[in-house]
Amino acid sequence: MKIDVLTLFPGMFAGPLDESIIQRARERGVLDLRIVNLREFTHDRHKTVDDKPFGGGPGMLLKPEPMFEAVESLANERTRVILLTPGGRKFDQSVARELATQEHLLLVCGSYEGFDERIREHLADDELSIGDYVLTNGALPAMVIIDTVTRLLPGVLGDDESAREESFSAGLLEYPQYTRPAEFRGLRVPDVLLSGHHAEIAKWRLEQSRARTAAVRPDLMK
Ligand code: 4H7
Repeated sequence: MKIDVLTLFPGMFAGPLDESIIQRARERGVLDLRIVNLREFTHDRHKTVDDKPFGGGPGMLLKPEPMFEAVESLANERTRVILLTPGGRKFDQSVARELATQEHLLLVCGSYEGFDERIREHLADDELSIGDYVLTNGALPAMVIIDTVTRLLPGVLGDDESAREESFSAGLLEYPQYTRPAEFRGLRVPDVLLSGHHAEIAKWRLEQSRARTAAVRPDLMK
């Protein structure tokens, strides 16, 4: 999959996407990631990307010209152009699974007070929010989406992790897990897990998952 990111803060992306599973996916060519500075698509001496809102009001908006030039230069008919904004459709694991089927994503990060509305109307295929809170710009949401989508691409996760991904999609929170030692500072691992009775262990885990989900995330219970 190819993912292009359009941002005013390309430096924010150095680090988080250069480690671990995402880096391995990039090295193997499963993920072709490019971070593009919106200012490259300005033509004036000051590389202006923003301006005051018509009708007045606080703050500045991303102006249409650099954004239209950038999207027209980076996107084609098969590109899914996605704005990251606090007012978008809520991003979750099912949206991630859907995005993972696309061949090219263009993630457009907002900043200042947002976008000129013509960007939303004429360039965007989709507008996503990673949750109900306000960030200074869309770089962190873009990185969240890149991470979530990349680990779903074929061959990126090992078999164990893929199996856990499937159990998450069953819709319950994870059951408690323990490793050695069986007793640590007097704190014992539940006997059932040491019993070797696989059916009993599976039953206990499902009960734990259900109890946790009901307590913490009742919205996930069907
Ligand atoms: C578009 C419009 C996404 C993008 C406005 C982006 C939260 C999320 C942004 C804004 C984002 C999310 C600019 C409005 C900065 C607030 C202080 C970038 N915040 N911002 N203002 N939840 N901010 O996915």
